[in-house]
Amino acid sequence: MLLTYFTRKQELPELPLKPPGSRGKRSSAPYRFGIYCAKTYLWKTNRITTCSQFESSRYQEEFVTDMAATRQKEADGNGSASAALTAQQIRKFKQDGYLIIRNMLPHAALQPLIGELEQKVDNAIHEAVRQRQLDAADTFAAAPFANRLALASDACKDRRWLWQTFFSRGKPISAGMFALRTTPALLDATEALIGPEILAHPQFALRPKMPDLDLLDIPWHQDLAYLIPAEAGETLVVNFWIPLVAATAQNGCMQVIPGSHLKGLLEHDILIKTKGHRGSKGIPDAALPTGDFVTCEVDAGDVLLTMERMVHRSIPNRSNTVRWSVDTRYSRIGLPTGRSRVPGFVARSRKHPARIARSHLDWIQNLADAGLDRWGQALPN
Ligand SMILES: O=C(O)CCC(=O)C(=O)O
Repeated sequence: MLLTYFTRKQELPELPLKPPGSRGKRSSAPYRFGIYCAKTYLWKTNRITTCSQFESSRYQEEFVTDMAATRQKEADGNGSASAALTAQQIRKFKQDGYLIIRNMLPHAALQPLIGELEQKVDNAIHEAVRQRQLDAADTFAAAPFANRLALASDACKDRRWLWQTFFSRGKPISAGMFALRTTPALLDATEALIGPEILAHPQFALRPKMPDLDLLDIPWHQDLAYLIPAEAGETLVVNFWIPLVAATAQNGCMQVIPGSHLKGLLEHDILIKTKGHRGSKGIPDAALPTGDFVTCEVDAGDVLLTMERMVHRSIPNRSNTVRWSVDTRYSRIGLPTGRSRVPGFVARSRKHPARIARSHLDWIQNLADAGLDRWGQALPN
């Protein structure tokens, strides 16, 4: 087990060519252990076949250089510190600006959040009955997650009431949301793109996309237009769009324009405003990059990965189910997020492990320290 641990290249310890102050003295146990790790690594990577070959300084030097190069690559964000994404996937992501990864998330990654949402839907429906929006016979208690909110909404006097009252604020901070946003599979893939110092970016959303509720259709846009581009224009922000139920062309999945992330920040002068909604910014047709779009149908467990300049939209939900999804973004710690007033949380850090958020409570505390409540609104003085 130890052998496996230490033969993973990025986890090998720093190895000085000679232990400090070792001349003429017996070398220390950690140093001897470091040598052992180095030998094992070089043997595993077929650079030595016998221990005596290691004694030549060339191999020792090569090992140290290799380690330094790996660390530099990680620091530059070019290195794949994990095998979460293949080199081909990384190339495709950089070239097209998006990537669909099938079966990336285990059920266990989604279930805590889905469980919370099922409970919230149940509570909301009982409140609708209490407030005489809904007949007590129409609670659809046995309906599946994707259907229940839609069925109950249709049975309400005002079909928008449930959504408007309980689900229109799109940034719930909860244990389930924290668990999903810190799922190792997501962080490993992020690490492969931006290195191991990972901030869970302040821009994230839970989206219960209701049938035929047009204000939930998001026009063609680039995420950067929703940030402060002058601040965050140089920051690579990776967005995982995560369906909690199957997302299809019928229930309003995402569409992307491959390669559009290379066009720079486009004008966003459409503002689709509906009563009670702040409005969605969009790119006018005339300014859209040419090229075909791709309709990204994805199942629960799959993810759609995009970057901050990727032109994408979500199409209308013409089904009779709710298209539940989460979009969660990550950027490198220390780089501007474009939402400087709202903090995120440290999701992974090798340099500062003590700063990693341990639960959603740490995330809420970060907001409180910035004078914000858990919805990102200013706290009263
Ligand atoms: O989920 C949607 O409907 C829109 C999501 C979106 O535009 C995004 O993640 O940037």
